[in-house]
Amino acid sequence: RFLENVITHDTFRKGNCTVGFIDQHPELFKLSQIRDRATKTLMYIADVTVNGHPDVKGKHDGRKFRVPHVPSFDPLAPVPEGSRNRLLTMGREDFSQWLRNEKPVYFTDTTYRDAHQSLLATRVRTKDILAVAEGYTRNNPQIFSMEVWGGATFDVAMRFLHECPWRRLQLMREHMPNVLLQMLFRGSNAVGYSAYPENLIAKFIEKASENGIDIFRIFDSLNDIGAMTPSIGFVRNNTTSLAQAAISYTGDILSKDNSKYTLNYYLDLAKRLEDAGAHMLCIKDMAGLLKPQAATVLIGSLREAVKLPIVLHTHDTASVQAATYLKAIEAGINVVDCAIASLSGLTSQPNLNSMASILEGHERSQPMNLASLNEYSNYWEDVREYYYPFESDMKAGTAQVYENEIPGGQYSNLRQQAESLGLGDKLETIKHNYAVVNQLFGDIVKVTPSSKVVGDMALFMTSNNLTAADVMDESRNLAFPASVQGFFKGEIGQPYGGFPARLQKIVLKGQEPLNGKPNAHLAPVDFDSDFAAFQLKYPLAEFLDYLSFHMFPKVFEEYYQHAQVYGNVEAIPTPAFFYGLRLGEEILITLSKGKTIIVKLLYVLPADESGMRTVVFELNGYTRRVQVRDRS
Ligand code: BTN
Ligand code: 3PY
Ligand code: ZN
Repeated sequence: RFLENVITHDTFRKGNCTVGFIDQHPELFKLSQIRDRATKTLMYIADVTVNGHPDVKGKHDGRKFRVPHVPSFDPLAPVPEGSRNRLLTMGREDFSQWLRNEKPVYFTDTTYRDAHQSLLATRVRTKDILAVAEGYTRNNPQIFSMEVWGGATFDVAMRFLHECPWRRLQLMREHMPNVLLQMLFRGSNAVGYSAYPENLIAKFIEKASENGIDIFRIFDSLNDIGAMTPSIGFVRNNTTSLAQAAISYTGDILSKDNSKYTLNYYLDLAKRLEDAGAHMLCIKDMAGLLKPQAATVLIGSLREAVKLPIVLHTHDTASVQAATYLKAIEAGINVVDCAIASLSGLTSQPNLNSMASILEGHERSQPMNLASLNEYSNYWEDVREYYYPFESDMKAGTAQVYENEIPGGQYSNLRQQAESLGLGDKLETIKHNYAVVNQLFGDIVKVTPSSKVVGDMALFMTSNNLTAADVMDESRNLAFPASVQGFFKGEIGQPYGGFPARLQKIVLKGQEPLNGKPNAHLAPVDFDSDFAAFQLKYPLAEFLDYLSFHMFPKVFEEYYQHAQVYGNVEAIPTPAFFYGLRLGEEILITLSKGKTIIVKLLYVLPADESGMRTVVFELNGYTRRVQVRDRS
């Protein structure tokens, strides 16, 4: 979707210009486009080489990377039929009933979304996914669905990777036509952290479906059904995709101390979601708290309570969730979420390769191509190295998660957050305070964005050395974090059982809370006039960009500026993207189909008196110099 300039335009190059070419194509003469893509790419690499990448600054130890082996496939062979072909043939209702009654258990593969969100701070780039996506789904068409989008990936793609999330989706769809593609959708919060107007939610769902999403996994961070039903309705009525309603699991249904999140609580939610029109039901165990015996009870009872196919999602933070899956399989679960071996385990999902292996011979076994899964795991093991600065240093599973109930995705982030606040050696206190905050807040469901509120409060208490009693002491007049104030105002919804009244009064300091739906007071977007205004400000952007802008206005602005200066950086290989080039290093970059450039770093000259450095490259055999400011 990057526009060309006059010099690269086909008509111009072939000399076919007739009178009127300039009038018909004013866009080709915009100055920012005259600096061609190759130069922009060199600017990017020069900048990272001289100044480092802000995201990994100070963390690169100069290590070299192995060249990942991409497993082979025959691109000319017909694409093997998979779950998507079945959905298209059967239609949604029949498909849903077919799955419900299937004997073998199916797998949703989370590698391209939750696995790297939970292990590598969501940093995996489109390029590394696309290198294997087509081969993977051709070699493994038994996969039920690929979770590829939503959650934090939308935000991080733009904010840190300078990628267009929509283009990522379109490309993944193109590469994986046979398997269902799935996204995680935060109900009224869409792919953001707070509520959006209803018609924006509807438009987002419609466009996500058009661009490739087959399954919307819809949840609300407080299990508020009112925040989920509109999205379920939009999927049902405005798309041909499947609405998978997800209940976030917290606490422990078998614990004697638990009177809030009981079996009946979950069964009641499930029935209401079925009534709301969901095609599938998911138990979303975001912290990995569902123990094996509880899975037997919960999944067995859900099978009786509803007629929908049921999916189980978990995180292996405690390292024992394969046992939970086995019990769930024996209780009749239809689909379990797993990640490719080398991106599985700990705060990620259980291991797909091992799970498929241990089921061999089981009456509900799904025949899988284990040799192929292992080859792809080897690919990801090598690619994972590129992202080493984003690894959490968690080394083993922990049973502490049953106490603090921190979701997998947040667990791995907490250390980075703590370090950036100078609380690096207080991680244990932060985790303890997380549980304290949960009790102060009335024992709430903790998943994005409610988990972030609890995390912010735990960091706040830790950095100010506050106890629960201090927090409840009105005379201290504490300046609570913005997210905590928003939570008690009702901006992310109403928690089950209500807000603890006294703390709500202390936090709000006289302000009135909202009652009802968090987006009730948000004015609908006037798409016609508002989009026109957007295009005046961002002339190179289109409607999907406009939706990105609505989700994250400031992030979009920076993404757009970055694209103006550096062009599309998606084609740059990941090591060069994060670490620049070493002297003499040569790489290939395919800018577009058939346009590959060869880039070699020759010299980096010292800064001149104005602080600029000349970086000398060889580009396709010709010497090219670019100037960058030394900010190091
Ligand atoms: C260029 O000079 O290469 C184009 C810079 C602007 C690109 C904008 S950013 C939003 C929109 N999405 C795209 O993929 N391209 C445009
Ligand atoms: C997200 O919302 O990003 C999640 O992964 C919640 O579990
Ligand atoms: Zn998850």
